[in-house]
Amino acid sequence: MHIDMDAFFASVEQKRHPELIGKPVVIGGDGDPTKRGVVSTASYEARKFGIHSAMPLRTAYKLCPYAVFLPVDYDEYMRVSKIVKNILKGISPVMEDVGIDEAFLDISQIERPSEEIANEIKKTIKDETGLTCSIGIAPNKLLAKIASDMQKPDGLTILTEKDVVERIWPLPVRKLQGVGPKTEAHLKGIGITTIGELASMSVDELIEHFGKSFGHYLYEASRGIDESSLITHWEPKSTSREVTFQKDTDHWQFIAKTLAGLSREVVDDMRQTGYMGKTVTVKIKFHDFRVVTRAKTLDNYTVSLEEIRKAAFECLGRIELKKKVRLIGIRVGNLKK
Ligand code: TTP
Ligand code: MG
Repeated sequence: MHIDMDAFFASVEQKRHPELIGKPVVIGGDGDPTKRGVVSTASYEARKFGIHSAMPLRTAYKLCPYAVFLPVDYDEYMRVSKIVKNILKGISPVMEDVGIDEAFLDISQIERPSEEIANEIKKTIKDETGLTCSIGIAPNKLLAKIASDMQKPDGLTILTEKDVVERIWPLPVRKLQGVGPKTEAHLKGIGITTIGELASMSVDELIEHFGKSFGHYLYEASRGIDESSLITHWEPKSTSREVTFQKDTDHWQFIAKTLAGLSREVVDDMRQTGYMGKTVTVKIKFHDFRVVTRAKTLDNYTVSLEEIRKAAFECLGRIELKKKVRLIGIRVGNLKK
């Protein structure tokens, strides 16, 4: 089963501000659509105007100036997310936490009709949070995720292997997990736009275009085959923070101060989750969107703010700041519990 909350951030806001129900609501940045920032999500009412995730807030404002623009309140969304995840874990302990508003749940060991389990989950989530979700049920993760997206919002879609030809093959290739804009463009270049067309390619052709591992994956995925199991626990490989400046800047002190602040935030993250790291990377995006990164690997694992900040500044010192800076970020990788 794959469970995905409907218009998550926007729905949480509409729940706690009932006067926003039925209105176009856009969540993103600090909620000021005249400033820089992107849309995190939009309510279904706002989506009718063409507003969608990752779109610049200013564009969203042009499309619908009357929409209500709100800042991202991550703490509140995390709080609601935890309630949802706890409900799911109460149904089956085998849960893969995928993101703030989605999860996979293995219900193969529960001796009840899956539709009944899904309806119980929907009702409990509604009772405890006031929100709706969409659920997909299928023999594997790949199909369950596609299914949950088929009848949003408040949907329940059950797919079996027999449905692949009729219901999966007509869909665009982008609906397959792992197919992003680059693969989509590549496929379009060779005349492939639907999953069915993808399934008409031989495994050798796919490997020729996409390499052995991804080629193989696409061959199986286009046929609805997926043997992957749920990842119920995973270790982070790195932790990072970045920020886009309100205005491009070449003010060195301001850039340095921002980096020091970001260093403190990643170190706080690492302390909270109990990790030490060894490799510090600093990323700068210039006003022309050119990105430069510099990394330093330390001799020892550390979670010392002083050491991490020092490494970050060493990296910064190795970047030539001749142009104005749009964004700065820090990542600590090579993590160990
Ligand atoms: P999604 O599940 O992709 O979107 P959604 O829940 O808003 O809408 P849908 O009904 O189509 O599922 O993402 C969950 C949340 O993650 C979303 O509410 C906001 C956040 N998010 C971003 O911050 N940036 C993004 O680009 C996307 C896609 C999501
Ligand atoms: Mg969602």
